[in-house]
Amino acid sequence: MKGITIRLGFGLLFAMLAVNSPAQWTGAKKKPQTLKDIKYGPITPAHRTDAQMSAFRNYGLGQFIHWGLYAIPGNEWNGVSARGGAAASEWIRSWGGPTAPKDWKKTYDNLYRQFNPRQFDAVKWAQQAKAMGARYMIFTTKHHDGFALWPTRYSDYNISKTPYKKDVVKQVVDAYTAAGIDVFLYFSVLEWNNPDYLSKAPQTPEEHKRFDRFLQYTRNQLLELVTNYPQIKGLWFDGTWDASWKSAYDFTYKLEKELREKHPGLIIGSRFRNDEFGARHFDSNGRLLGDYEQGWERKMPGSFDWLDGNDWDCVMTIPPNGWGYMKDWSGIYTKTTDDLLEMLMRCRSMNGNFVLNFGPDGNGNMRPEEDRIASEMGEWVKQNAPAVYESRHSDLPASGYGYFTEKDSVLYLTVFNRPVNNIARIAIPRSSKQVPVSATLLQNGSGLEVKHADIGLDLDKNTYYDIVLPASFQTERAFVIRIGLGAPAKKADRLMDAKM
Ligand code: FHN
Repeated sequence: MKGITIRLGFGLLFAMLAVNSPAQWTGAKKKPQTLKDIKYGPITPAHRTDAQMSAFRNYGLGQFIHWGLYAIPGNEWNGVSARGGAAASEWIRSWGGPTAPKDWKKTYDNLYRQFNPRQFDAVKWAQQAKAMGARYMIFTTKHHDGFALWPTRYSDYNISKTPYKKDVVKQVVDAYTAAGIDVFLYFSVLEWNNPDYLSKAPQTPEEHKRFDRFLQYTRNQLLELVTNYPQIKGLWFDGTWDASWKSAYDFTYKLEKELREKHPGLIIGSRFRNDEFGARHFDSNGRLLGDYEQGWERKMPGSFDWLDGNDWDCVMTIPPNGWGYMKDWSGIYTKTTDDLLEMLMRCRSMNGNFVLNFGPDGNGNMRPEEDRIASEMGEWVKQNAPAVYESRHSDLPASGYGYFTEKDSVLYLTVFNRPVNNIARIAIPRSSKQVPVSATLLQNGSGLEVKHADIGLDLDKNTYYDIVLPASFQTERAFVIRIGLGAPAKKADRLMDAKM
């Protein structure tokens, strides 16, 4: 085997190792049966307890913004749609097949000459995010096309070369920070049109030279970002799945350390780097690489156990896929405010942040549908804030009515499925020292009757508390019941069990 591996060369050996390692982003976590010696494992402690990570845990709701040159075509060109020809609207540069315009990549790479978003107003965006209830935002400084929205010194393909000229990243960071919203910078490592980038692991000396240049360029840009925008709270990495980047584990390990030293408290998710065996998100021993699990892109955990206690965020589009501006939303399902509120509370019930994506157009305007959703979500979140922020996962048995969150002896039940008999029955483990003792509707403060219901099912580990909803209470959306927990009033009388 040794002889064979020598002949195969390091690149292929690396690829074989990568294939054999558990490339597990999401889903229930499998713990490895045997532990490996790992040199390039986690850098920060699991479950950081500093102020920045505590704030992260309480963000609850965030805004993602995908903005770049792809906003100009908006997933079509000269009236021809790229649907079916490109993976998503922000991937339009990769448009191929029969519908792709002639010399499309060349056209795309020259779009920067017309990027002049006259209506762009970062303060307006930040006000919208604030009204939606976002406590953090993630902004695309550079997507896979390599175009930088800040005047980077390390590439000419940047905002300063457009008719617009001004630093977009600075405006976003300043406006959101002033609005009290923490900013994370999205950064795609992979670049489609950078001649130094390659997707496979470098093998020849020439490829090593090229890719080393690319790594230095990436390092320079990242150091530039943390230096130029010191207010940021985190970096949100993308485009880190290629074998080239995975082979650079020594470089990425050192770079993560360097970034953290330069910017104490910086939050970095699990997409940045991998260990020496090619394991991403989690190292080969199952330990989280980074401060939170960052694999939940348009996905959600099936149960709280899958998370293994890790912090996480879920980033979500309004259309099924497509993060950048897409002129035409017809013929596809776009999520409703109710869909999104359900996702928000599903995340919160499992301690995750829900980050909703917006794709402004080439002029800098949010689309009207996004404006409406942001304001509807904001109205709901404002009324029900204690259930959304600060509160955490509850260990109570899951409720079919909706989702529980909990804080300091107060339980919040966000009801999406209202019971037809208007009685919300809460299952409480018989062993529990805290049971529902009071209930109110969060949105109007009105008190609700709470009754103990012992349904007497043998072998049932739970007992039940009924919360009675007035039939006269009608509402258009999900609502939250605030449930005060306390000691049971008295031990419930128990009838003798039958002998069998
Ligand atoms: O390929 C990208 C995609 O365009 C978008 O930016 C999303 C956002 O999480 N990330 C990618 C793939 O994971």
